[in-house]
Amino acid sequence: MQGLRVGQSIEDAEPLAEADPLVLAGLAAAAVLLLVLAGWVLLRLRRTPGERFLQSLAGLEEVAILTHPNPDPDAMACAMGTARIAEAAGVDPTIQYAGQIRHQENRAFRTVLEFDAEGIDGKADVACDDVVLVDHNVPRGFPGAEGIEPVAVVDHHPGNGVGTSFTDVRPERGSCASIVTEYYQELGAERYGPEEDVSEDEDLVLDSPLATGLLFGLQSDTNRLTKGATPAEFDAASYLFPAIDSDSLERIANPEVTAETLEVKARAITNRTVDGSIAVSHVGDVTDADTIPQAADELVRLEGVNAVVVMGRRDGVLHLSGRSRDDRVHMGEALEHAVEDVPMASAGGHARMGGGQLSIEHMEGLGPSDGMNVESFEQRVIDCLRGDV
Ligand SMILES: [Mn+2]
Repeated sequence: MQGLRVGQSIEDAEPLAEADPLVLAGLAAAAVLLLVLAGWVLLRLRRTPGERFLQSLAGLEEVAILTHPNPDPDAMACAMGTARIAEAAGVDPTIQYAGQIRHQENRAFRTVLEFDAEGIDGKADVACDDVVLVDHNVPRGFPGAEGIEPVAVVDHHPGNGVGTSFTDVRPERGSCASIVTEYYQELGAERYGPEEDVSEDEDLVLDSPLATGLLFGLQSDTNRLTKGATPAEFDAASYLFPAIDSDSLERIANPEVTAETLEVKARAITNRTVDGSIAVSHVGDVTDADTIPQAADELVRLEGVNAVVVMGRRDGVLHLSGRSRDDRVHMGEALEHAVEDVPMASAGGHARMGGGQLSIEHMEGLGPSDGMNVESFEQRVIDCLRGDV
């Protein structure tokens, strides 16, 4: 059977041999072209995300690297890592952020690792047209953000944001820093320990401040590798390890705390109203609103308590911060529900973490609502957490 088929095909091929040699040459050329094209496609597919990221930046003159508003260590570390990849691609980077760097760990990160970034108030402040987003995938947090079309997006949050030439969004990851760390591995970066002199000739360098920042970023997004971490975070940590400066790491992880932070935590404990496994606490006036979520983090650790909301006043605004360890309490939805009748109020968040802000004047009756005092609002928050309303 086999032999017969071969014989037949030779016979069938004979008329071809008599065909115009020009046509044959054309066919051969087309075949070669197709092969080259297929090879190119394969090669392109085989390029690592890190290589594609660098390629997507190459050719740009400058780039604005935006973190999400109020950047955390993961966002700051990714911005640092991205800036250096941009430089390796011959691009001039500027790191920018909306909001503030307030939390003591974030401030310590900025100081100890010399995180160099500019604050922005609106779209006009963005350094240039070409924007890279790190640790978020849709521009937000400043007026005009919706008008920005990023060239590249590197993130681990769910969402539909894309970059015009590069998108790497991996919601399964516990941190964005593990993604950026992989780029360094893929691009064959040279690692330097804290005591080593960095050579000027390397294309891409992973030095000690960057490695320390990336490690702290992935630790802080995964609650020190105890929550939401994937094998990629452990792999990244092990790759970063030789370049880590443990003194810097310790200074960032255990920064000095302001007296107010401790006082607000103390007031949150003292003023708490406990209802079953729910605690609500009003800490009064604060000068730093960032102390409120820290007090909530502390209060939720109290034995027997699974869901907490801490509130405090600053400049006529009541700030709310909630934490839940109870699967029955969706904190973001409960807070949203609690403020729904207050004009101009905003609240929301995830199942385990939420926050909100409301104008005290509006809560007390300014605008179309009936108004309520702080005590009845506290009770309303408790009712919403219990699912009674
Ligand atoms: Mn993150």
